[in-house]
Amino acid sequence: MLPTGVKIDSITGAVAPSTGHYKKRLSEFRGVYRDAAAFDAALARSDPVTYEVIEFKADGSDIFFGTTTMYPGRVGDEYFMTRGHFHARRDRAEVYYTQSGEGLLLLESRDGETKTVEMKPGIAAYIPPDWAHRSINTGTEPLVFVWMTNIDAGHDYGAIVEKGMRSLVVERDGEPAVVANPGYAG
Ligand code: PAN
Ligand code: ZN
Repeated sequence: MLPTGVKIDSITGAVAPSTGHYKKRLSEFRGVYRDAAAFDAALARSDPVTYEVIEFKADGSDIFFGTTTMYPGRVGDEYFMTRGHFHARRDRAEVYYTQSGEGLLLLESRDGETKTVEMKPGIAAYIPPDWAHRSINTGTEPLVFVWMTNIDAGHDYGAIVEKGMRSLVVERDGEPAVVANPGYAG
C-alpha cells in the first residue's frame, strides 16, 4: 500500500488511476420506476446509460472511494435514480461529496423514517449506518459525486427491490418533489 494521488474529474467523474468501473442502463430498471408505460416508451426509443460507477481500491486497505456519475433524464415524472441499497454490514456509514450537478439523496432508516439531503457542489452528505440510500439526478446536467466507505460495507439491494422505498422524488411543475410512494410494498 503506497500513498496515491487519484485525479477525479468533477465534471465527467473520471477517476485515474482506477480499479473498477461499471455502467447501468435503463433496461436494467424494469419495475423500479412506477410508470410502466413511460418506461416501455422510453426503452423503445433507446437504452441509455443512466449512471456509471468508477472506483479506486488500494490492495489491503479497509476503505475505498470512487465516483458515481448520473445522467439526467426521467421516466414519466420520476428522475433517473440509482438502485438504492442498505449496506450489507449494518455498522458501515458512507460519505457522498457532490462535485457537480444537482440532485437529492433519499434515505430511509430500517424503521421507516425518510430523510433527504440536497446534493450540490460543496455538500458532503453523511449517510449513517443502516440507512438505505438512493441518489436522484433532479437537474439537467450530469450529477457527479465522490463516495467513500469501508470496503467491507457491501450492498444489500434486496429490500428495495422487493418493496421499493416509501418515498419517490418526482417532477412537479418543473421542481423536484418528495411524495409518498403509492406502490410501496412494505
Ligand atoms: C455507491 C453506490 C453507487 C450506485 O457507490 O453503490 O452510487 O448506487 P447503487 O449501488 O444503489 O446502484 C455506494 O453507496 N456504495 O456503498
Ligand atoms: Zn452505499
